[in-house]
Amino acid sequence: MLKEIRKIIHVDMDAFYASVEQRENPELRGKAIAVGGSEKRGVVMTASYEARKFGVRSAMPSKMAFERCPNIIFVKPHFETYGKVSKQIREIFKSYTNLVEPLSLDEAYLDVTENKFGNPSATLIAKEIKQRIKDELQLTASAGVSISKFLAKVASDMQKPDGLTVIPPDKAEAFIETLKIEKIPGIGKVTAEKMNKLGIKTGADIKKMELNELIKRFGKTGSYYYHLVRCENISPVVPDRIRKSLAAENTFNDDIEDENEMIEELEKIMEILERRILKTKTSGKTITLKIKYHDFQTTTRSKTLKSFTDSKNEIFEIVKELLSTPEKPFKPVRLLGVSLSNLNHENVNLKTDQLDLKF
Ligand code: TTP
Ligand code: MG
Repeated sequence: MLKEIRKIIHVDMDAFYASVEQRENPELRGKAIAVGGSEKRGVVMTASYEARKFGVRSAMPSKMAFERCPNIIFVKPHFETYGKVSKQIREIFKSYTNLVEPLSLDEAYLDVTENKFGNPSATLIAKEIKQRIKDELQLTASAGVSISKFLAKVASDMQKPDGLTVIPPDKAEAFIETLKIEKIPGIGKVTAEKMNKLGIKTGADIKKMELNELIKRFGKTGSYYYHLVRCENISPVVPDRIRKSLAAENTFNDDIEDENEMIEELEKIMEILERRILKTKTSGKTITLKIKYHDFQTTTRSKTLKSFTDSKNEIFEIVKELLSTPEKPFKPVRLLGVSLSNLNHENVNLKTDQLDLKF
């Protein structure tokens, strides 16, 4: 049973990178565009809704996107602009409540149970937020309104683009019963297949199963599913997570094979990381290098020092060492990232610009 009903909104920008590009360049408006990649190589980061009609999707090889939609225009990403817009939408969210939990640049949860306007209707707030994003930023977002983060997120996806979907408290359980398990955040392809084999297709099918049975089949997450379908897993919207690491990373327009080029890119990434280290007055002991290959295989390599460091040079030396140990990258690389963890929290003003660090 629910102890207390919260009013949660999930907002997610529509075709985020692509919409920003169309806003910035009127010639791209109304056209099928993809951000990232080219006719020959690379991967699509996202596609405009015009391109999605042809079956173009995020993470698709751009060659395939070009085959499906020969008129598609490939646009290079402008991450700084996306970061700027992201900050602007967060400012809009924060004008309603401090309980804003960003999930990525373009989406966030808001708990508006109590809000700065004393507005009792989460639905009206969601409408207003969408309108402000349109008026102030010339972009569209989709919103979901419900009693939990999970339901609000599922709802925001239901009528994209420019959608507003409300799942009111008295409809929540019935809604989950009809929900296809593939739509449940956290259930990926593998789990979905496993569930389908067991005849579990919807929320109602999960509900029929005993807790023990679910735990036996799916481990700890079995218990999560059990409570989820009963609306019992209401996790709070957490605005100020205690940061465990500082990170910076970059996805390249074209995959990189040359080691020197990788080092050059890592140096740029180090500059961003350094800015973040200085801004938060943080130091840390563990340095991690993340490598994502063109086929999305991802590895991380770490080294932990005996004492805290905030020195860019020291970190960069270790990063270069990690790049070649235990082996040099052996296939084209699409993303490199560096993070500093095991932080010295005593020095950190945890309230300072937390959200910024997620970028
Ligand atoms: P999403 O919100 O997943 O996608 P979207 O905003 O482009 O489209 P919509 O929400 O309307 O379905 O991701 C937000 C941005 O993150 C997206 O614009 C580009 C980036 N992104 C990638 O770079 N690679 C990916 O694989 C995905 C899914 C997103
Ligand atoms: Mg989006």
